Amino acid sequence: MTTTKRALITGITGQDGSYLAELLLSKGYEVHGLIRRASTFNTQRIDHIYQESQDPNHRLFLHFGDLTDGSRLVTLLNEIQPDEVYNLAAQSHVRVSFDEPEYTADSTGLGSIRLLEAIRAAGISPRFYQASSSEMFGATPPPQDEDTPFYPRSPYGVAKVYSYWITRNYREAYGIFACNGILFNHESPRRGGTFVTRKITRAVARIAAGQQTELYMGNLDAVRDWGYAPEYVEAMWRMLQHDEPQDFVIATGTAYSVRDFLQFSFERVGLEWEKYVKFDERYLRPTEVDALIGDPSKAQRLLDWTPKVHTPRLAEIMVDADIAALETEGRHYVDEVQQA
Ligand code: NDP
Ligand code: GDR
Repeated sequence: MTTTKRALITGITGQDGSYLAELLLSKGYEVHGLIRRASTFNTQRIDHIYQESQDPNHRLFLHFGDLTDGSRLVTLLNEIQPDEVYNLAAQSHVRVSFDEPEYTADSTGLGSIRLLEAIRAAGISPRFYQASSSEMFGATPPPQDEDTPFYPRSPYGVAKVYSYWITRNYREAYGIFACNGILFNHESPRRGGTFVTRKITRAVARIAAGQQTELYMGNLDAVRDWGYAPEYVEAMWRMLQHDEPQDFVIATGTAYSVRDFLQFSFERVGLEWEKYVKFDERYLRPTEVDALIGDPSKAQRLLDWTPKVHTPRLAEIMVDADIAALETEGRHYVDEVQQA
C-alpha cells in the first residue's frame, strides 16, 4: 500500500514556495503551507493551484502562522505531522536587511530554531530543508563550494549563517535528517519586483510599451550566478530524498554582471540599455557582495542535478513573461473600463 507523503512549506507564498508546492503536488504529496495574515491578498503566486476545501481531491492546505510565533509552530507541527518540512520563509531582501536588521535576525535567523524546536516539541522526525544562501559566502572570493568559508556582508547574510549552523547542529545533536541547500541567486517570472533581475525585466516591458522612460539602478558591477527557480526547487526535493542528510551548493557555475543582465534584457526588445538606465545611490548597500559564482559539482555527482537554463536565456524568459503580463493587465483595464 502506498501512503501519501505530507509536506509543510514555510514561505509558500514566495517565489520558491509556489514552485515547490507545484512540484510536490505533481508528485502526489499532500502540501501544507504557512501563510501570514495580511490586510491585502498575498497568495497571488499560489492562487492557480488552490482548491476549495469542498473539492474531495484537494491536497493543498493553507494555515495562518509566522516564523516569529514559536507556539503556533508547535501547534501546527503537532496537527500536520509532516514527513518533510521545507523552511523557505524569510525576510529575504539583502538591502532591506540593513533597514530592518533586528526583524531580519528574528525571522531569517531565529525562525529556523523555532521551527526545529517545534519539530522536537511535537515529537516527530520529518526530513528538514533549510533555505541557506550564497550570501553567506559574502566577501570570500569565488568559486564557492560547500567547503568555502563564510564571510557574510549584510544582516541578512549573518542571519542565514546562524540558520545554517543551527541546522547542522540539530542534525549532529539530535540525528534530525536536516539539510542546507546553499542556493545561489535564482529567478523567474515570479521573482519579487524589487530584486534586480525582475526590476530590470518589468522596466524593459514597460519601456518597450512606452509606459516608462527611465530606470534607476545601483551597482552595475556586481557579479552573480543567476539560475532558474523551477530547476532549483527540484534540487531542494532531491536533497530530502538522498540517503544521507548533507549540505549542497546549487548554482549554474556561470558569472554575469548586473550590466550583462541589463544588456540581455534590453536586447530582447531591440533597445540599448545605456539610453534608459540612470544611477541612484539609494540602491547601493553599506557593504556589497562583489561576486558570487557557485561550484555545483557535489549536487551534480550525488543528486544528479544539472541546471539547463543559464542567464542569457533566463533574461529572455523573464522579459517575455513581463511583456505578456503587461498585455493582460492592459486588457483587464480595457475590460473594466468597458464594463464601467
Ligand atoms: P521570497 O521573498 O519570494 O519569499 C519569502 C517568503 O517568506 C514569503 O512567502 C513570505 O511571506 C514569507 N515570510 C517572510 N517573513 C515571514 C515570517 N516572519 N513568517 C512566515 N513567513 C514569512 O523569497 P524566495 O522565494 O526568493 O526565497 C525563498 C527562501 O530561499 C528565502 O528564505 C530566501 O532567503 C532563500 N534564498 C533565496 C534565493 C533566491 O535567489 N531566490 C537564494 C538563496 C536563498 P509573504 O508572502 O507574506 O511576504
Ligand atoms: P541579492 O539580490 O542581494 O544577490 O540577494 P538582488 O537582486 O537584490 O541584488 C543583486 C545585485 O544587484 C545589485 N543591484 C541592485 N539590486 C537591487 N535589488 N536593486 C537595484 O536597483 C540594484 N542595482 C544594482 C545589488 O547591489 C546586488 O549586488 C538575492 C536574494 O534573493 C537573497 O534572498 C538570496 O539569498 C541571494 O539572492 C542569493
